[in-house]
Amino acid sequence: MENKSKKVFVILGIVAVVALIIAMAAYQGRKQAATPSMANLSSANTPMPGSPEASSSTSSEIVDISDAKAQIPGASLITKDNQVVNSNGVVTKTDAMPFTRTAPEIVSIAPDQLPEEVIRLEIFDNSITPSSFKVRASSSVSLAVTSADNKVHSFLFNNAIVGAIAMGLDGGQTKAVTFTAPKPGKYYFQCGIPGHASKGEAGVMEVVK
Ligand SMILES: [Cu+2]
Repeated sequence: MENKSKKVFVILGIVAVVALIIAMAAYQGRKQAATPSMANLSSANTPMPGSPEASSSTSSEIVDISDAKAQIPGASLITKDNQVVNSNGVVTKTDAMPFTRTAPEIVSIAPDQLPEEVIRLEIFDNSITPSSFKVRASSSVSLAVTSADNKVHSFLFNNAIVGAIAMGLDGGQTKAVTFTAPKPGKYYFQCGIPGHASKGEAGVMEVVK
């Protein structure tokens, strides 16, 4: 009996991971499909009401970024009002689809370029170290994740509220992101490579008031 239910959990886990990979591929595909349509920009200047262009431009807030600064070189900027914005002035949303224009920028970076205030996580063969960290709700958080064992890993949260914070890591690679911490709660993260989370590549971000 026990073995059977273990098997069911393993199968459910694999199905979840495969679904996630398909979803990520779909987002990537959509992004690539959107890029060549730069040629359509002239006709998109006057979007039809209700068209995707019209709804996306009204749903993303754009602010002045002249006083905004990057905590991580190349990543999203932080304004004086403590908003995390992209270089196009769009206010980022952690619940955006990964790699879309409202998603916080994720950059590949050399660890020695990271400033002190960045929270650093390292993924090893069977752990993510540290396995937990604490941040304040609505604060601007900079997070860097390193593949510390020279193997391919990924990093993602099991919660759509922070679904935009998702990255794939080559062996030895470090990626970093600046984002606005969500409402208080526990947000579990893990490596999305099949079999890795169950070996211990998982942890939790605790958001406090
Ligand atoms: Cu992994």
